[in-house]
Amino acid sequence: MSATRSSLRFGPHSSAARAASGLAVLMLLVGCGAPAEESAGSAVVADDSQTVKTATLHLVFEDAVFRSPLPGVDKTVGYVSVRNVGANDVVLTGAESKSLRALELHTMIRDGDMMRMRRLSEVSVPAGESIAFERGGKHLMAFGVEALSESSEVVFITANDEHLPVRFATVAVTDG
Ligand SMILES: [Cu+2]
Repeated sequence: MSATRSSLRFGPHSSAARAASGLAVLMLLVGCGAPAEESAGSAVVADDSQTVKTATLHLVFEDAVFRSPLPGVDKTVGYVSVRNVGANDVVLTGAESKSLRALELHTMIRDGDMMRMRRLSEVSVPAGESIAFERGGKHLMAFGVEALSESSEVVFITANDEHLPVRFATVAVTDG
């Protein structure tokens, strides 16, 4: 019953709705078969915000999810928001995962009445700002998804060749 309410309440198009529906799925899974205890809730929250700090950068990754691949489809999309809380601009130049054959940074561009995907060679996250890989915009394109599990590690690579590990949950997403 709560699942029905959630899917009605969240529209399909905004990134907030996308993130919220992903979170709702996680919370449903965690809550399944157990009373809604505080410990279950905070586990989800902790997984949802991941700080990566090196000598030169300080990023916070939130709501990192892959969409569960559709049956028979060997690719899927990933979403995450990236907040740069450090003093330096950060340029992401790629990503990889042992659970995937390949990962690319993509964006959506309008082409007449069509939206098409285009690969990006880099995504900048200026100091003090946030960018989002989200539905309808920039996203991660994942190829070769047979080994994708409920929790997969993605390593983002920066222009300074730093490698930033981020856990991604795989969640079911409906098109609504
Ligand atoms: Cu794409």
